[in-house]
Order: sequence, then C-alpha cells, then structure tokens
Amino acid sequence: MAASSRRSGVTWERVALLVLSVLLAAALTALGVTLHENAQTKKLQEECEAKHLSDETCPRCEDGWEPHGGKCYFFSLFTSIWTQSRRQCKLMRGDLVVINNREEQRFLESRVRGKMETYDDKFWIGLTDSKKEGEWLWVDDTRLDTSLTFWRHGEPDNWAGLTSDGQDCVRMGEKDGATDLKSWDDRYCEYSQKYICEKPDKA
Ligand SMILES: [Ca+2]
Ligand SMILES: [Ca+2]
Repeated sequence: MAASSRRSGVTWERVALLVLSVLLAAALTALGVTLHENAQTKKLQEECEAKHLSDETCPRCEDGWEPHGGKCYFFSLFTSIWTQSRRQCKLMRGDLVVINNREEQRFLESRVRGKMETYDDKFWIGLTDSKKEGEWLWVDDTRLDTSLTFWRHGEPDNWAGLTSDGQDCVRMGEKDGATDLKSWDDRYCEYSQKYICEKPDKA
C-alpha cells in the first residue's frame, strides 16, 4: 500500500508538473506572440511615418484632409485673401488646388456645395491671371488648358466695378449645384474667401 501510495503520489506530482509546464509554455508562447505583434505594429507605424507608405493600415491623409484620387484636400473653415490663402496652404506643405481633369472638378464641386453656407461662400482655387491679364496660370505654373475650363456663364469678366484692378483670382462653388460643373468665377484677389488646398497623399 505504501509503495502504491508513493507511486501514486509521484505520478500525480508528475502530472501536475506536466500540466504546469504545458500552461507555462502556452503562457510564454502567448506572451511572445503578443510582444512580437506589438513590435510589428510599432514597426509598421514607424515605417508609415518614415516612408509615407500607402499601406491600408496607414492613414492616407492627415487629420483634417480628405483623400481623393491619390491626393489630399483641405477645405478651409475661415476666409482670407487669395495670397494669404495660398500661404496657409504652403504652411501645411500643400498649395492651392490645381484642377487637372473633369473628375477632380466633379469631386470638388460636390464637396464645396455641401460646405457653402451662403451663395457667396465660395472657395479660392489655385488659378490666377495676376501676372498678365487674360493669361490664366495655375499655381504650379502650368497654363490653363482651354479645353478644360469650368467658368460660370459670363465669366471670366475681369469686372472692374469696385476697383480698377479688375479680377485676377478664381473662386469656385455654386450653392444650388453647378450646371455642367461650371462654377468658376474670377474675383478681386483682395476679397476674403474660403480656400481649397491640395497635396499628394502618402503613396
Ligand atoms: Ca483678370
Ligand atoms: Ca468675375
């Protein structure tokens, strides 16, 4: 009986030890996996920041910027004159928006419409003829493609009713929606408007 009891005791001790070993191994494995995953996540975050990766786990645009078609767009909440608006965009490592195709105009037109509070609550874009009257240049120094313009009816008119300087900066937006996306209007540059900044996303 004594021998049997001792054997039995030894067996139970062994089983208990085995169970504990298995539990310990499982716990260590789980801990290792967790540590590894945390390290991976941290590494990915660092890579996102360092290399501006476009991985799905990386945000494509900074807070306050809206992603669209490989670009990030910022719609200002406050108004300023055209040159100051451009300066604000540059401070955020962007520039006033350059509209390169009809799809981009469509996107901006719909976004701006949703943000306009009054009919005059339009947004500056990066188009001006301030260097030479009638010669429209984008802020990236490209000439306006005359087959890709979205002037409202009767614009640009370089209207000089308020100042003899005329109108050299372009704003966009139609609160009720633009006919055929035509929402551009040349405006006196010293007028305060909201504005749209643009920069490449982190791709
Ligand atoms: Ca003009
Ligand atoms: Ca005008």
